[in-house]
Amino acid sequence: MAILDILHFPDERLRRKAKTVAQVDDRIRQLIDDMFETMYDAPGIGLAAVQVNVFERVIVVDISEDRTQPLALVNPEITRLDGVEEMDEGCLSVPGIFEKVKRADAITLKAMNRDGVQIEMDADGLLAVCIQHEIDHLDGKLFIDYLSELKRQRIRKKLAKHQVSAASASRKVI
Ligand code: K1U
Ligand code: ZN
Repeated sequence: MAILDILHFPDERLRRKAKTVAQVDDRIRQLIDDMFETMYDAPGIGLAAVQVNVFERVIVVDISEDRTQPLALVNPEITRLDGVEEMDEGCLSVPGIFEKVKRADAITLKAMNRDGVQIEMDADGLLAVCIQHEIDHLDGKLFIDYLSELKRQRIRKKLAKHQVSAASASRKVI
């Protein structure tokens, strides 16, 4: 297993669309395992393959407090969206930023699991929000795209400032 590097906004690779996975083989299972390790280490409640520079339709999620309910979804597709919920969202690719986003609060989806078996499931609340957030990543979309241009500009500036101070702190350590 390995902890993978997470791409950070405004990296243009986060805008690439992921390709459908033809078959869940050992390579995809290894990717899933590495993505779980990366998500738990970060820590986060979800991660999409695009965030670790892999452009295939794979997401992992675990919203449980004790981190015991891993859910890996390959080629996830939402088939039902119901209701609207506004929730604070964060993103491992946009560190330190939390903003309210409106999304469906109940969904049905189909996907393949880690064994390549086709599944259908319902999700609501935080799980539904997190799955929608991760599927957006597979389509090159970020939660900040739902915000105003002004808010996005402020976020860009804040992250750039943070990157400059992190780089100068790392130079001091050396
Ligand atoms: O996709 C990602 O970048 C992961 C992201 C998922 C997400 C969070 C909140 C709403 C929708 C989707 C995160 O996990 S950000 C970190 C976070 O929310 C968190 C981290 C540790 C414990 C609890 C939450
Ligand atoms: Zn994200």
